[in-house]
Amino acid sequence: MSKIADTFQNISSLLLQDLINLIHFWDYKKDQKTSSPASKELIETGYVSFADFLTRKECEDLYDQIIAFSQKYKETTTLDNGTLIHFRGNKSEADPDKGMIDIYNVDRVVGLNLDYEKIEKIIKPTTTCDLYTTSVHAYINRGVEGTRVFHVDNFQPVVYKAFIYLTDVDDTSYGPYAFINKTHRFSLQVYYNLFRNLFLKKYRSPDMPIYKKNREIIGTGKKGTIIISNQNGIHRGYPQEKGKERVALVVTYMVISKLNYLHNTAKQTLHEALKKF
Ligand SMILES: O=C(O)CCC(=O)C(=O)O
Repeated sequence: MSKIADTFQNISSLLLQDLINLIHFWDYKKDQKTSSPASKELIETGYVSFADFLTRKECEDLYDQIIAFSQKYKETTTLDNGTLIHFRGNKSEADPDKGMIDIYNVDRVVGLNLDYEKIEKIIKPTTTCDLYTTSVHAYINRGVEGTRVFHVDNFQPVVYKAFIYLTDVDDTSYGPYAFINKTHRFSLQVYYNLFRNLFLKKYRSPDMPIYKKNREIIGTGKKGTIIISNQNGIHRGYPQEKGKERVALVVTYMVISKLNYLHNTAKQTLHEALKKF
């Protein structure tokens, strides 16, 4: 698709999602009892994190299993059970995230005993729309210096990701997740980048190189820390320094309003993502 068509589709998608966001603006106020401080922070900021979602021992066991599994593969491979071991950025030197291993459907090969209910208790009260868990990934970053620039994952529907660190991410050299506060809805920064990228060859439509630096939240944390983030907001994984490692589990959720089905492209995405329900 041409960049103009892509931009047009993204802007129309974003306008519709912002309309849906407006309609659902006060959702989290409806049931004050279930709107915990974490849910409120998530809806207002687009980001929330806390330590000790997993114990250090749980993290170390999972880390060992995931690394041992990943070491069986040297190139991108899809298994019969649907697990995909994706060696990112191997198509060309210019591709971002070169060196990162993304294991999609990692829960089919590693025994995960996550407290999904605890995550959903934070996300659910932010909306009255339907919430679906779509996939569980493991991200293995070892000295990935060329991570993707700030970007948004999509324009609609709302997607949340829960990042659970299995290794200590003490400072920026370890490649923490980073998020720009309050860019997950009604954000002029997102509209501005979308429009500006149209004229700049080096950026893809959803890249967001212009953002307010003073609104940046850098998600450092010890192993066991969870970060829940609205992926319609501007975010990235920081570039790592050589020799630094970060392993994280990533659980993906979709929040869907009936209005999302009005948009043709979103409709196709939703049908694909929801096939298993
Ligand atoms: O690796 C990270 O911290 C963020 C990756 C990212 O941008 C994403 O999963 O959408």
